Amino acid sequence: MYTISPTARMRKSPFFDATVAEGASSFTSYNHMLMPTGYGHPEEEYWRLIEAVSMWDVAVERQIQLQGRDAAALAQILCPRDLTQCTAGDGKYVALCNHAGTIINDPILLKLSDQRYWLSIADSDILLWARAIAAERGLDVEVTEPDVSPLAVQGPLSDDVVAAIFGDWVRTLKHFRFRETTVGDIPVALARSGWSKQGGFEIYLMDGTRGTELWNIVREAGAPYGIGPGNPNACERIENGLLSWGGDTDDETNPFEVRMERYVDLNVPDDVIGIKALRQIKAKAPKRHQLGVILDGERPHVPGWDWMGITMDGTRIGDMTNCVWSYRLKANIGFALVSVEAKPGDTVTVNMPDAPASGRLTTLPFL
Ligand code: THG
Repeated sequence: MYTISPTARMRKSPFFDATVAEGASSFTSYNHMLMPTGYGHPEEEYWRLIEAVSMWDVAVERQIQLQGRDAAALAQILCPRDLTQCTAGDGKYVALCNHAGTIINDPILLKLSDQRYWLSIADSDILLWARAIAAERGLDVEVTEPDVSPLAVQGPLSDDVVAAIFGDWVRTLKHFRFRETTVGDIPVALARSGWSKQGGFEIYLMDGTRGTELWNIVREAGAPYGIGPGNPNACERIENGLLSWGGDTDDETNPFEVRMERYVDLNVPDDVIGIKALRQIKAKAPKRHQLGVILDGERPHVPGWDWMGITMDGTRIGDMTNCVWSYRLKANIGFALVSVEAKPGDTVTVNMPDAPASGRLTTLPFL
């Protein structure tokens, strides 16, 4: 159908060759890289994640490293979440905001030491942002992109697979905690994290020349458990209410609108970017909130590119920001970013690419 034109502008993942060898049949663009989005058997790939274990290339979640005397100060300035209790080996889900309180990225922050942090970023150019802020604030910190690429192992059997590689200590690793270690002599950091609610780990490869080697080690260790290739799974993440920044957010979305309130601490210092705007937004009545929509009808819709307008009694109330056929709910489902007047249980009409569809609003997560 299409081919991808090679260019040095679009960096290859260290796992690219391995994923092509596995039969990757579709890719998306993310952080100026390519990410595999499927291997030709979407339903099989979904059930493997739900029932066994899946592995996928998330090198596109690029790392931004903050290193130096003021690394902790810069991390806090960028994140409107209180980081004072964050210790080395902790990961934290954070909402980076701009000065207006709009979310500009939703990374996982990893603290390696008092003077070294990584931001494991979603799809926007935080390297530029963090460097500019550090310079403008006169901070003693180097902002770089290290050679670090996450590989996800997700699913109910992922503990067994990862324990077979690293040892049984991984079974007691707490959610979002990580440890620097090795696989043979391949340097990695192992974290209990990942963009699914099936449980699992992310292996942060710290030598980009060894992607195929690491992929094959995980593939072999996982073989007895039925491992196979997958991708950040749209169906599973929508069923479980995980946010996709840039997909489910627009240029005005603040954390309160998309269920990220628990990652915002309004009492962080005034020099934290966006905190003053966030306090004001919180003090006023919110305008939008994020709910689920379950569409009527028993056939999968063809996924579209754009948000789909939602109306209630003829009045536009917001948008459906994604839509997927849920294999477990046997319905088309998605997120709704809608006026706070709209409530769970309300009947709505969604302007789908093919034809208007009726549906019902519901709370998130679906499952
Ligand atoms: N892996 C890595 N980095 C990433 C992502 C990833 N950076 C960008 C993006 N994905 C981050 N997005 C999320 C969103 C949700 C979660 C993790 C990453 C998540 N949320 C849990 C929840 O919502 O239930 C729990 C969060 C909590 O309570 O602290 O896990 O995929 N490396």
